[in-house]
Amino acid sequence: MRFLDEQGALTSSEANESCAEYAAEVDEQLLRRCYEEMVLARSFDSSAAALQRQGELALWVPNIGQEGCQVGAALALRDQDWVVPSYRELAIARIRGVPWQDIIALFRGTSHGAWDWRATRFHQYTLVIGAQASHGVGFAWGRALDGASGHGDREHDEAVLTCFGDGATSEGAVSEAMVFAASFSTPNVFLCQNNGWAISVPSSVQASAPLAERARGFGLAAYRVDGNDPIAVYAAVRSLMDRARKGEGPGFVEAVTFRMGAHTSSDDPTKYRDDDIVQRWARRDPILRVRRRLIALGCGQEFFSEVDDRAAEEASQLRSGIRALPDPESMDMFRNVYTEPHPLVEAEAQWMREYLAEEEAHHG
Ligand SMILES: Cc1ncc(C[n+]2csc(CCOP(=O)(O)OP(=O)(O)O)c2C)c(N)n1
Repeated sequence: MRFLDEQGALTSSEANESCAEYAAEVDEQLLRRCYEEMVLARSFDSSAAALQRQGELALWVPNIGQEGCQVGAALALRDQDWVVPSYRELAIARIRGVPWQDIIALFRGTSHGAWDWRATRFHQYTLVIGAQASHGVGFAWGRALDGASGHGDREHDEAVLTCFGDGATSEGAVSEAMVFAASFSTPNVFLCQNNGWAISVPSSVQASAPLAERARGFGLAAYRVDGNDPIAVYAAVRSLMDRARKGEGPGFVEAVTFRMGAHTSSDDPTKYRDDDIVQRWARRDPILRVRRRLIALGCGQEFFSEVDDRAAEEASQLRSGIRALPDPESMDMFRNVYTEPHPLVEAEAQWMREYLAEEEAHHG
């Protein structure tokens, strides 16, 4: 399904009626917001990648190329909705209000990854591939049992968006999560960003048929959309979230996109893929196509310059702010391991206390 083609022209290929209605909600104002969020996320991403190379971050997970999927999906959420992410959802995290300091501290290794998931309704990143699919279903089911959804109230009922990649669909947890969600009609929508690669393994090895078809086999309502068309992602996610929140069953969106960068800063994609394919996908860039659409709608240079200025301002704040982020206390690593005190953790903490005291005595 696609609403915005590569030239930024409107189309409605393979769109169903319900999605077309949701797509029509994306007026010029929302499209401007979409453009701005994509540009800001890309700018943040490239600054963070550079800071990783300068030794300021232990690792970075590039997001470039996937802004269309992520911004389309995040703008489709209602305030009361929840997100259970993988580790590549930078643009969604930003839109849900996760502070940049919290995202950066995670990759700087100075926090245990804690942002306020209750306030942002954006759960912690999960690095164990596919595990968050089960977490998302358990969480949604629990909330539904607590009475937070299923009343048919679009403005208040909650639904949960769980994100993973094409590679994750080969994990048992993802299949199990879909079976459970379909059997118990939990208020879940799964967003699979099919970005072509699971590190060096192409998505053709994960699935010989479209992943959306696999989801249909589990009993989910599923759409396969152009992931570089934020309007298509918005329409698919918003319609399935509304359906799920009413108690009509879970949904699945396969957003077909491309990971333009490396898997992480530890990866070198030139070892396993040709530059031709990267160049082909560059022509389908989500930012470029929304920009073309906005120009066709009469949006002037002033708006684009303002967005660029804001991106430059944020990037400069990131560069100057990063070194001011506090280092953690050594003893922090023993906190938040278990809810209740645990004798093994306590013994290790005691060892550390003695070690630090000895160091202090020797070196002052
Ligand atoms: C259970 C598990 N197995 C393997 C890994 C190593 N690993 C990290 S990322 C990754 C590929 C994931 O690809 P995909 O799900 O397509 O997501 P993407 O990184 O492309 O967004 C693998 C195998 C892991 N983190 N967890």
